Amino acid sequence: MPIKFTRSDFPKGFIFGTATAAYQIEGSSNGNCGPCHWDTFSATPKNVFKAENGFTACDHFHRFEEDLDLVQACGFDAYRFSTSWARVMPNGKTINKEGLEFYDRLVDAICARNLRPNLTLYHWDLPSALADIGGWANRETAKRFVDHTNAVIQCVGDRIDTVATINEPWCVAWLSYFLGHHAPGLRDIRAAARAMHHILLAHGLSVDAMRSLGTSNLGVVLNLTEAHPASNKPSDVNAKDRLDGIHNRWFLDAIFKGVYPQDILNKLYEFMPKNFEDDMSLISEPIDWLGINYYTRGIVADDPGEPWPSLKDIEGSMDKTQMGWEIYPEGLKNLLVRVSRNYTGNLPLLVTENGMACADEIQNEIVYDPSRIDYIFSHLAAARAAIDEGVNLQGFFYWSLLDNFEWAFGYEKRFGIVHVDFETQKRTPKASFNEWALSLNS
Ligand code: IFM
Repeated sequence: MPIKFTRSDFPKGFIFGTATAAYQIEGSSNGNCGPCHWDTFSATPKNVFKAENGFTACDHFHRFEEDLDLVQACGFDAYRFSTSWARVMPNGKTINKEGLEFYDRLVDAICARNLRPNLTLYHWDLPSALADIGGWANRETAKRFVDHTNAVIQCVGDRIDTVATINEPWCVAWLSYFLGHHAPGLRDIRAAARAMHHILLAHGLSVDAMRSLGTSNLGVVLNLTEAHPASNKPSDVNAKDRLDGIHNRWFLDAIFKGVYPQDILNKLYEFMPKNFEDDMSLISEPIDWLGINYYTRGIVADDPGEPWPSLKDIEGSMDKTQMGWEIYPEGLKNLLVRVSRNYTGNLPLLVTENGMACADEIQNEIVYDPSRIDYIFSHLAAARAAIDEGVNLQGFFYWSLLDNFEWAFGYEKRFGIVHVDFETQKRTPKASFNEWALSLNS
């Protein structure tokens, strides 16, 4: 059993928060939200578990006050949420007044509870109109992201604590355009290479736009993994480097060094957009903080029978979450130390997501989730160990407040510290919620 951590074990001012994302909780059928590429992806057979979608989700659109009461009651300092591009601009162009008014009310409600609003501008709800022009494979989408940025920031920017441009660019690009697991479900190396660049361009353009509006505390959220080779064989060690290059270095090198890692670029070069080099200074404009989402490590073997990147995922030997992800807290510490030493120096880091899916069930009005509690404390210990090694880690956000729409896995995988009955929308705080409350209030 991991040691329990409390607020006082962390430096003064350390921010504890919990995170959510628009499409996963709001209910996209509410408030004149436009269609997004996740609606079509879910409507296509076999893409999403039980063909579920985000139309109703947790109905947070109507229940946000109740949900924020829970965040406050738990003792968190901050609330991380995202704005849906399809809600703000249903056709990718024209502003939906009702959409912006919702975020205006939401941010007021966050502030009214003395919570710090941590905004993410893009957590994957791309308007269908932009999916129709090729989505992130098209440079135009990156340019249009500036319109979304401006609309949101002009509405709520005066009350926001921190802004992230993009959540998990690897998922937006590689997972969605190369591996085909997320919308739009493509498996196309040319589209993927373009998306890998355009999503970073969108980040740079958005930072630039926000600086012109005078907004401060700007960052981006990367989902990083600690890459491990399946064996000591040189071929597996090289495979590990390829995983690391695509998953981690592509984004870290671009944002903090203004270049793409040569080993990966060599393979993607022929598919990259023309003159991509000209965008690198914009992509690497200094930011004010970096968010890291961490869930598990990645173990790979070389798979010579497959085309580049010729990777085969190998199952690790540690316990797994409901997602089948290996529980490996040490990876969080190692990543934080590596990122801080090799890329960010003293720039503030935040763990913007960390959490565990469990097959939770309500019994006598109680959800008992001891493995999630262990997961939380072991990752808090890893975060604390990174601070001890000199990492300027300033906050930790649990993913997620509520059970929600877990993308291709539908509603089956439950990450929340609050159980949601998707039939009745009843919220029931789990044992892990109570444990967080104890830690944060002592
Ligand atoms: O639910 C997702 C979230 O949208 C992005 N980061 C990972 C979470 C768990 O899979």
